[in-house]
Order: sequence, then structure tokens, then C-alpha cells
Amino acid sequence: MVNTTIKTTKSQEIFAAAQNLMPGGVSSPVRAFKSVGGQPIVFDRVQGAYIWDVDGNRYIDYVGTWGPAICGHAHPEVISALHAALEKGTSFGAPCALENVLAEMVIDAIPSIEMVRFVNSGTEACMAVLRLMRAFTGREKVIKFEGCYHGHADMFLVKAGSGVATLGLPDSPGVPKSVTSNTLTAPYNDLEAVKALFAENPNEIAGVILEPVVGNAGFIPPDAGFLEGLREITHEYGALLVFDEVMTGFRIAYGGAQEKFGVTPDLTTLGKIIGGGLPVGAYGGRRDIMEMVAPAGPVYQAGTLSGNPLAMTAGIKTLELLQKPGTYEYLDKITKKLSDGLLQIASECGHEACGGQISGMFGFFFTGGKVHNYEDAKKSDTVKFGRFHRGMLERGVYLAPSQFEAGFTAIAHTDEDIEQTLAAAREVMSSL
Ligand code: HOZ
Repeated sequence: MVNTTIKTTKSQEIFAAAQNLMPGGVSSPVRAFKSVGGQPIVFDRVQGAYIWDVDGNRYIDYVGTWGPAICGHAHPEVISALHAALEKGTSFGAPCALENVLAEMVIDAIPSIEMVRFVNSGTEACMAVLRLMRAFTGREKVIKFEGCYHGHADMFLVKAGSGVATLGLPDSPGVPKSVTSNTLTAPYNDLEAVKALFAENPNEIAGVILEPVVGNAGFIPPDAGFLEGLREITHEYGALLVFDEVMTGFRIAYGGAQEKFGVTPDLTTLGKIIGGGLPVGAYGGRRDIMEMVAPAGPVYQAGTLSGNPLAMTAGIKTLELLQKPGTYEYLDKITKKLSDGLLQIASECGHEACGGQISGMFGFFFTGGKVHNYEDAKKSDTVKFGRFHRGMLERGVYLAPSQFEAGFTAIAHTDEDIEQTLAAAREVMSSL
């Protein structure tokens, strides 16, 4: 039996002070632990598969800074490349040769990308891609899926996942109806609903954007034929298909979901892993569409820190590390062991649960059956999840503090880490 009382005095002091300084004490909502209860822990340092809090407690980490830490935190090769880059300055606001290197790596890896534009976050990438979809097609409406999250830009805050789902927020105040009136929504994995929207809005829909594997409503994979069906429908109606691979890019396969499932969209958004832990996003796709982006074309989009040498360096080194043979097989092996183990333990302890994984992305819900969409995900027992989350934290395992976020493993996780995690899960689940 492990010691389940952890001392978090310093975390509590720092978080209490933060409440007066920043809304909710945080820089991004989910990390405030609102939906799992209790106080968030405040981190001091990270290394490999582990994080340490300000009170000196160590946790096995399955958030991985929400995905980028796929090689493990603070990988020595990434840190050393960053040290060297730092000596040459942090931002040029002008062309930098490192942009070419990362651009070539992205173009080589992601089937849909013939040209790419770097930005500073996934939100920025999705904002820009929507403008481009509309400009290219001359149409204003766009279809997104319930529970999918494409950043916090106004037009995507409709039935959104991630923090919006975690906090159970209605569509956000401050978002004008006129902006979201062109955002149409359908349940994920429901091709008939998508067909109906196209039939009801002839020649008005610019395209369909989705997380090809949902990570922002919990982990929800596409049903067989769903992505292929979207490709056919968008072709039929002269609309664009956009994969938001901010989470899945370089995560579920080196070439993302489009490589894994063999479905090539017209445009793709990226983030997280391609920045190696520094702020980065990107969008790219067919050359004829991307050539509409300024200054090659008239669709405006810009950014002072875009393509900065530090982010490019961390991204390049991270992708180089991921190219080592066996990376994705290893991620798949340890994550399957974790995911299967959690489901097995839940079943043995008498809890209804379902879930799964693809390579180093996983999730589970406290509900029976199978989760196909956000409505199914909402049936999960979130109170039970909150108690599970707290129990795991007390046993040195850091999971995403929300039922509606996927988990992530890293090549730094060992078999022993997984076994310790499962031992902790058995203790917690047997006492829920
Ligand atoms: N919205 C991101 C997760 N899907 C990040 C949350 C955070 O950093 O708190």
C-alpha cells in the first residue's frame, strides 16, 4: 500500500495567491481542476516521463504538456539544440533558414501538405485555415462536429470541446451570433447528419473541419468509413476537407491521422509536437490553396513571432527524434498496455468503463458501451472520474484534469511506469 497523503502546502499557497492575479488563478481554464475537484498542483520542473511539484512530489505524467512532450519532457537533445539556438537570439521577425528545415520535414511527413505557414498556436492555425477555406471556395458556412475543439476563436466556439466541455459552458458570451451563424454542427461519426447539412445549404458550405481522432471530448476514434465518407461528401459538393491534427499530427503516426487512416484532406492544421514544447502552430495543404495566402496571394495572415528560431529548433529536433525506427511501435505497445490494463481493472472492480488508444494517445470513460460522439461522452460518470483523478494524483500519477481530454504517453515512459500506474489504478478503483 503506497502512502496516499501528499503534502501540497506550497502548491496551495501559490495557487491561492494566483487567484488574485489571474482569472481563476490560471493561464488556461482546464488546468484549474474545476471539474475534478481539489486544488491544482503547481509544477516546478519536468524531466522525461515525470513532473515534480513545488512541494517536491514526483508524478508519472500522462498530460505531457497536452501532447508536445512525446519524446519525454526536456529531452537532452532538444535542450542542447535550444541552448545553441539561444546564443544566436530568440526572434528575428525576418526569414530564418530553420523555417525551411522544419517546413521540409512537415511537407515530407504529412500527405496533404505541399506548402506550409507557421504560426504560434493551434488556435491561430485554425483561425487562419477557416479564412482560407472561405476565400478559396467563395462560401461562408463551415461544418464542425460537436465536442471537437479548434481553438478559442469566435467562430469555433459552438458546441466546442476541451475547456468549454470541461466547464459545461454554454456558447461563450462575447461571441456575436452573426459570427457563429455560419458555423454548422453535426454529431461526430454521423455521415447522414453531414449529408443533410450539405443538402440543406447547397453551394454555401466552404468545408468540413474535424479532429480526425477526437481528443478534446475525451478520446473518440472515427468509426470505420467515417473519414472516407467525409472525403467523398466534400468532393461531391465541391467543399474542402480540413483535418485539425493539432493533437494527432506526429502523435498517432509520424504522418498523423491522414497517414494512419489513408484519407488525405485538402488542408491540415498542426501544433503541439511540431513546436517540441515551444509555442507553435502551422497550417498547410494543397499548393493551389496555400498560394492564396499573403504575400503570395490576397488572404491576409501574419505574426511577429511566427517561425522564430527557438520554436523551429525545438520542432526540428523533436521530429528528428521521432524518426528513429520503432518509435511509434513502442508508443503503441506501452499505451495499449496502459489502456487495456485500466479497462481490465475497472471491470474487475465492477465499474462500467470504455476507452481505447491509438499509438501514444488514449482515453477512457466511466460509462458502458462505446463512445461514438460527444453525447455518448457526456454519459460518463464525471463525479467518479474526479474521485479517480484525485486518487491517482495522491499516488503519484498525473492525468488530464478533465474527463473530456485525451491522455498522452511519451517514449520516455517505461514498462515500470505503466505497471506502477496500473497498480495505483487498482488501489483507487477498488475504493471508488
Ligand atoms: N485546451 C488544451 C487542451 N485540450 C490546453 C489546456 C491547458 O493548457 O490548460
